[in-house]
Parts: sequence; structure tokens; C-alpha cells
Amino acid sequence: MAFFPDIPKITYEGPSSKNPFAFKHYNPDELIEGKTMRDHMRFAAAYWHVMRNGLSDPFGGATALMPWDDQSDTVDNALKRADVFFEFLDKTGIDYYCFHDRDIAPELNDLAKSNTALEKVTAHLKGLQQAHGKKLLWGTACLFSHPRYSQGAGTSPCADVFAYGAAQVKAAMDATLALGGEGYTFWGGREGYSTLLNTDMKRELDHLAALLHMAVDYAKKIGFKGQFYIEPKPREPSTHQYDSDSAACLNFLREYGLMGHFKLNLETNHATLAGHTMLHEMTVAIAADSLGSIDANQGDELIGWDTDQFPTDLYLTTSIMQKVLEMGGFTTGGLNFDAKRRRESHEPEDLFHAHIGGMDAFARGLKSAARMRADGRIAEFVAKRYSSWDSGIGAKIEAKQTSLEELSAYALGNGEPAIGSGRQELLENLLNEFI
Ligand code: XUL
Ligand code: CO
Repeated sequence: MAFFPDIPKITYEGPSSKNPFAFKHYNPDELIEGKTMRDHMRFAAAYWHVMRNGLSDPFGGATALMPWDDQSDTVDNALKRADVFFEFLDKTGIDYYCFHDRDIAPELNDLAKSNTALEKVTAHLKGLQQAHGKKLLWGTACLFSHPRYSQGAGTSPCADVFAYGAAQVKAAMDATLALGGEGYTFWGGREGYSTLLNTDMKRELDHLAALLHMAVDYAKKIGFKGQFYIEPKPREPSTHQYDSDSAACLNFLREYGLMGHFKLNLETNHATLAGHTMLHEMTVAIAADSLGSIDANQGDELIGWDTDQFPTDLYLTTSIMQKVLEMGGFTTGGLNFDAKRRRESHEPEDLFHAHIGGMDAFARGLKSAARMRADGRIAEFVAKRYSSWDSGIGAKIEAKQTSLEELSAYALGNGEPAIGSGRQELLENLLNEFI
């Protein structure tokens, strides 16, 4: 059955095409730096936005038309949504998807029933994945929507809530394993505080780390070989979230002996909320060998919240793909469109325009980044800028073979150091040559 009867399969027609239901730049099998665009990007669709986001906002209810959805919290409705979703993946040519447990299956009025519902939908998804040749990038548990998690899950002041959350993580990991998921994500939606007046921060952080360690242990027990991710976000919904940015997450992982077990799933709009660029967040993560995957979206410069817009900014997609290429590409990760249509874009076809635009924007970013790398002038400038460290006193400092006394004697005999220009404007001009 066709749920999107008027939408064709989206194919590559090239930059001169005027067909809104065609890719102008994303040509899945085209080779860039010896690898197909499809394998560079590993695009994923977010089940929560495509199937479950009615596009409500803090001031008004849902607007999205979902003619296939009877709005009931039943397994039948959930199974039907899965069929719709796989038609969407087929038509857009997106190979991967991501979900929260409560996106794919309903939360029923007790945990055992919710678990059974999740197992039923998981079995159905497994069949759909096989039939359509699609794969799961990562799964996760929704530990932030239900009122029981209003004060946190892994950081809840209530041990019973922690246990309930742990039970959800176990079931979501089972589902992820059953679906061959290549990763499992923790986003600390409510893992933070609203006020420190009522918060024992140290205890909460110890508990969160305990939850993550239990997940690592459980993965070993069940043979889940996928990559664990933490997804930084500084605030919203909490006043402060412990996983506030790349650096805070890495510090948390180091402090609690979790480095090596977790990588970061970085989301562009979360970087913006943290007061950073995505380029900054990626650079921090890559320096620690910890960039795992990306939630691809962008924020609005004029609105202060997480607008989760589809990526269209070519400077942004270029800088992201430049970093992805620099780190040697994704292994388990990919580009997951954690992005939603605007509330005004309520028709089903808008789902297609949104994803087509995001995929084309990343295709252009990939090509620009590859051009920049092939040209080499920016990399050459950076290498030259640091060349005083390659030999002489610089090499000695890097090798930790000197001391303050020796450097003092060196500086006394060396006169005033000469430092070259940073050439930011020149480099910005160069960047524009490749966009
Ligand atoms: C919320 C967000 C989540 C995570 C998964 O801002 O990004 O959807 O990606 O829980
Ligand atoms: Co996200």
C-alpha cells in the first residue's frame, strides 16, 4: 500500500533539474575521495520527527497531517506507522534510521505491557528492515517525556525512578540488538537540574555513571557490539544539563572510567545552544578520538531554543564534512536528521522537501570539503603556521625534553620573537573559493 501516493522515488537529476522531488547534488553512487557519497554520509531518518512529531510548539497544538495515524496508543497503530516509515525510507533512499523505544511502540499503563508492545513492534521492524534493505544506526530509550522522569532518570532523586529507567534501557538495548543496531545513544534529556537548592550534584553524577556502566556490562552479556554514544546538550528542558557540551561529556567519561566505551553523538543545534559552533564541538571530540555520530540539523539565529531545522547552510555542511573527512570518515556513525519541518509545513510532502534539501546540502558540503582538501592551501597554511614546532626548540618542547631553565636561557639569547600573520581574511577568501 502506498501512503505517499503522489511522491515518486527520489533520484539524482543533477544541478540543472527543476524537479522538487529530485536530488540536485546527492548522487548516492558518485565517488568522492574514492568512496561513494552514500557511504560518506550514512544518512539516517529520525523516527520521532518523521512519524511522531505533530509539530506542536509551546503555544499551540499539532498541525501535521498524518492520514495513516489513528492517534491511538495501540500496537496496531504502531505497526502501521512502521510500514509508512519504510515507504518513506524507500522513496528518499535513506539507508538508516534511529528511534526511541516510545517512538516505535506505545507506552502502556504498566512496564510489562510496554515491554511486550516494544517486542512486537521490534519483530515487525526486523521484517521491514530485511524486506527493504534498511539498517538501524542507533536506538535509545526515551527517559524524558513521561512525568516520572520530570526530575531525571539516571539522575533522579528517587531510586525507583532510576530502576524504571534502567528497565527501559535494558528493553531498548534488547530491541537495538535484535535490529542489528550499529549504536546505542544516551541523551540526558532531564539529566540535570532546575535549581541547585534541591540538588545533590555529586550523587546524581555518580548515579548517571552507574547507569552507563551497567549498560556497558549488559552489552557484554547480550553480545551487543554496537557503539555507545552520549549526546551533549546544555539546557532545554533542564536549566542545566550535565552533558552540556563535548568538553563536559569527555570530562564526565574520563572521570568515571567510561572513555573507550562511549563516543559522542553531536547535534548541531545543541552546539549552538552551548554557545559553540558545530566545528568547535567536532574539533574537541575528534582531538579526543571520540566523535562517533552526528545529529544533523541547524538552529535559527533569531530564536533562542532548539528549533531542530533541516540543514541548508552550506558553510555549516562544508565544515562538518571537512571534519568528517579529516577524521577518516564515520565507522558506526552517520548523519541522522534529528530535524523537523516548520509547524507551517504540515503536509506529508513537506517531509520529502525537508530531507531532500538536507541531503543535497550535505552533498554540496562534502564536495566543497573535498575540493578544499584537494587544493591543500588551507592545510598547508596551518602546517606552516606551526612549523616552528617541527624542529629545534619547538620539537624539544613537544618531546618534553627541556625545562624552564633551558627555555629561559634560550629566550635570553634569542631576542624578540617574530610571529607571522594569522591571515584569517585570506583564509576566509580561500574557503569561499570552494563553497
Ligand atoms: C533532543 C534530541 C534527542 C536525542 C535522542 O534535543 O536531540 O532527540 O537525539 O534522544
Ligand atoms: Co538529537
